[in-house]
Amino acid sequence: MKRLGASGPGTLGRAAAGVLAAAVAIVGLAAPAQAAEPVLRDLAQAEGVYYGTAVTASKLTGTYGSITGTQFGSITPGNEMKWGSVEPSRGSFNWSGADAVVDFAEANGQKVRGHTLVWHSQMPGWLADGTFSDAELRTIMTDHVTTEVTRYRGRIDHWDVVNEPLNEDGTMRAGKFYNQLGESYIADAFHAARAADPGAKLYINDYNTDGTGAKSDGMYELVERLKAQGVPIDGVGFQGHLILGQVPSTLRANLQRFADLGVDVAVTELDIRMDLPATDAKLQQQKAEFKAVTAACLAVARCAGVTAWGFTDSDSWIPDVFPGQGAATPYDESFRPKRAYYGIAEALGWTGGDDPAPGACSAVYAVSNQWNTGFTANVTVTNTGSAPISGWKVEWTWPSGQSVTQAWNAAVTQSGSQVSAVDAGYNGSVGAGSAVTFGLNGSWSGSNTAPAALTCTAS
Ligand code: 9MR
Repeated sequence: MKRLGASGPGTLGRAAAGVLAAAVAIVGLAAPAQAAEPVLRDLAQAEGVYYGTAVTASKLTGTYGSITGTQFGSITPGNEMKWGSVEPSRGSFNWSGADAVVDFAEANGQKVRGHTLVWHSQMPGWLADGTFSDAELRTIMTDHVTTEVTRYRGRIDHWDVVNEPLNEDGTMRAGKFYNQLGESYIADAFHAARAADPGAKLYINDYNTDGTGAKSDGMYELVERLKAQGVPIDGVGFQGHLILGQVPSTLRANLQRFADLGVDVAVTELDIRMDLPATDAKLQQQKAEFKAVTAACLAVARCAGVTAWGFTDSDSWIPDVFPGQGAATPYDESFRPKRAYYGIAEALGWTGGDDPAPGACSAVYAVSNQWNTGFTANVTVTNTGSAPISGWKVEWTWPSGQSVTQAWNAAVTQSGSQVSAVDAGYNGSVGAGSAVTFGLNGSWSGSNTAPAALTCTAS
């Protein structure tokens, strides 16, 4: 069992949880030397919270799987439990992705946040586009909740029962269920979920409610109404899709006022995005902000934990939805911990040392061959710092419409005119003063103008 129950912060309390963990740590002194890197799930557990990540089920092998299993105490399927994933056509279910996530969590002793049962988005077409009477729609919704929660009864710690019910001004958001059923759809969903798995903590979850403000006030009043009606709601999720430099200063106070209503709180989808390229100054600020969010949760006794919305920049929704932004998670695209990871660890009490000093690199781009529609270019990456680096990323924009057709010795991706080239793993380590080269073929027409805004970032 992996519930927040007898050993969770709600009942035992933070101080007692810390004492238990300290006792475990003393036993550990006799064991062989510990790895130098902090382990977020252990640090969090010692503080009486979990630290989690959203995952993509199909990626849970290799390095991605081992980091997920060792570093995180809770996992959330990013997409695999959504209605559109589990019931693509009416009455025909596909549980493969959801099962894989729950099985993985069980094998690794992790909690699961079930995400999400009732949401205006990512519904199957038959539901989104179908016409149903009010009574029929209500039954379709409660049957769905019952079916999915029952399937995983006893294996899910927290369910996001209703996701994103509010507009930015705090009023109820229009959507399939609200439009036809009114606000009562929320109560019905929670009652169905409680009946199907009385042991799971039931959450309502939204974004842009992290700090105080109109939307957060709307959530507060909604939770008050639900509690007054006896709706079985246990917690409120604050997604935490944040922007570098704009982390709400009222986060802790906001979490606390909800806790004072008599519900648990959690940060459920944390990422902190920035304009690319990610300079070391931005990554340092991001570290401070991941640390602050974690600290805000720890400062609120009823905060159950924090979940990052993907732990690696290679598995983040941000670049697809916000072109030119990214680097929003605690690990880079090559699964190396970023400064943010150490910020989380420090907030959780880690005193093991400084995060690695940033390296420095430069990149020189040169076209070596060009023909009527194509060209070959080589890029030389030089470690310009005084210490070895373990990875590099070169980014540029092409002013005149060129595009990459093939690349070697780097993982190259292009979005519009923006190109990003990350080391290929085997050539990420570069000694001080040394250089490595990667190459690409591209297509061009008109003119093959040299790259603009060429940057090199070392890690
Ligand atoms: O991370 C999810 C991404 O892979 C999907 O394409 C997207 C579709 O809306 O949903 C993402 O997750 C969302 C989450 O379920 C609810 N809050 C906002 C998240 C980011 O869009």
